[in-house]
Amino acid sequence: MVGYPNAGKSTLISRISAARPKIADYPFTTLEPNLGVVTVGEEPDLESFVVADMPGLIEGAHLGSGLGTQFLRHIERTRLLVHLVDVSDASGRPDPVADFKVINKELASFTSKNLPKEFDAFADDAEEESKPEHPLANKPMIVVATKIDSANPDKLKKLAAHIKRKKLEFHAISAVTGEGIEDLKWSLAKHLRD
Ligand SMILES: Nc1nc2c(ncn2[C@@H]2O[C@H](COP(=O)(O)OP(=O)(O)OP(=O)(O)O)[C@@H](O)[C@H]2O)c(=O)[nH]1
Ligand SMILES: [Mg+2]
Repeated sequence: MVGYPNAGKSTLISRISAARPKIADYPFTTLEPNLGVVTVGEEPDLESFVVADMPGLIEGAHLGSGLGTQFLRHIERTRLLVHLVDVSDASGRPDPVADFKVINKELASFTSKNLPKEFDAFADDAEEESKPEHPLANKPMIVVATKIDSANPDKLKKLAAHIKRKKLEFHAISAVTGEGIEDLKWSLAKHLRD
């Protein structure tokens, strides 16, 4: 799960898994990725997968702004990006489509080459060899509008239309009312199955 600080990533992981990360009304609450196991369905058809709640990204993150690139490798290892976009006015930013684009640009700019030299020691040789140029730019992504209990309707509409044009899957959720969360869980399971 990626997105701006305060988008609701930690809140979502706490709703769909047993993970209980710190949640707060200020940016950069999450300093390190939190992992949670999500299960859907029942035996014998029970499926489970791991979700990772990432620290928030901001413009310039790939150059070291905000919390920078220290958690890049965790994002690289995932199979699916879930991009959370706040459509309430709590974000303090006027345009959720602009937010979406800023984060995508950061993801596309993230390559291991941006990592400081000392990270080389952690690199696994085999992994290095098979690494594509822009490991994050081509990862499948689904988009989740958050805080729809207090959505700004114009923001929600604008984001939904943009994501539709981009032919990406779109969800809208509220961690307060629970709306959309069960659907999203099943959808994540389906993506990972496929
Ligand atoms: N109204 C409303 N508030 C929400 C919702 N989800 C999260 N919040 C609030 O938004 C704030 C930020 O939530 P977090 O889950 O900590 O956000 P985050 O994306 O993990 O933030 P960072 O760790 O800083 O990247 C908290 O005050 C939450 O209570 C929601 O669905 N509705
Ligand atoms: Mg968080």
